[in-house]
Amino acid sequence: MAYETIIVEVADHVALVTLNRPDAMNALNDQLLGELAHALQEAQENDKVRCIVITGSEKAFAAGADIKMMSEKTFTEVFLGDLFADEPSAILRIRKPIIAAVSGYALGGGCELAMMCDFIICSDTAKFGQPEINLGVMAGMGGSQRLTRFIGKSKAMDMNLTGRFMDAEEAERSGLVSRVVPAKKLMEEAMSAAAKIAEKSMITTMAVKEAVNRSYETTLAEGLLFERRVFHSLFATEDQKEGMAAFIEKREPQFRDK
Ligand code: CO8
Repeated sequence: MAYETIIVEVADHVALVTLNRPDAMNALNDQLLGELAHALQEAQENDKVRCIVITGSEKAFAAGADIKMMSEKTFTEVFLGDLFADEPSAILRIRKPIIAAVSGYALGGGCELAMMCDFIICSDTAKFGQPEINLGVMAGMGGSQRLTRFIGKSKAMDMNLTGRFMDAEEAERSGLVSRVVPAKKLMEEAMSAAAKIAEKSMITTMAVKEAVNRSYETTLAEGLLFERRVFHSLFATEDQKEGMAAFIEKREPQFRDK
């Protein structure tokens, strides 16, 4: 499929997806969201891809859902059409690890998209926010739910009620992002994290992703049981034997996803 609103590059086992609507600060319209879902599914099915990075431009990861696309919609249209119901499931279905590399604005749906990735690395210029309240609406794809779990109630309320932006330093302090780097180093850092992940056994990376995400969906006792059972099941893999043997023999492991 030829894409018009994203750019997809696959190299060294990493699929890099760049959101590309420069005239609209990468605002998320139907076409972009459709192309993104398609590209992620392709990456999931491509045996060469072992990790995915989603990024935007230096100015904007994404400034939210496309306001021009939504402004004239009626309640009946968005309710009966269940606006923004399918896009999250398309992203959340991806089992390979996804890193969000955020520079500039990650607002509204842009912040929510970044939060749907497995972790966020951002540049020191990043600004996160849920400013939907300024438009007479509210977050619709995780800004009142995921953000609250990630940074706590007080800060999530503050962001959603005032619509203020959070800078990179506060985002790291609050646990929204895992690393902050100078803007010029963002892609190097994100691609090197992806390359590190790509070296591991994909059975293990997928298991880790599932287990960590499970912690948001279940009780601690159930989550710990799920974790332990998955841990046990990894002893059925050749990669577990290889990983432990390599440690004992003081060499690098050669994982084969078996
Ligand atoms: N939608 C459509 N167009 C946008 C958007 C957007 N979200 N953001 C920016 N643009 C466009 C502007 O209209 C402008 O276009 P034009 O040149 O044709 O007028 C161009 O991008 C450049 O923007 P600005 O001139 O405003 O640039 P500034 O540097 O002055 O400001 C900001 C940058 C601060 C990012 C500013 O553009 C802004 O505040 N944007 C809107 C942010 C926002 O309110 N986001 C929330 C949107 S609602 C939402 O996300 C709901 C989520 C629900 C689920 C989402 C599922 C995907």
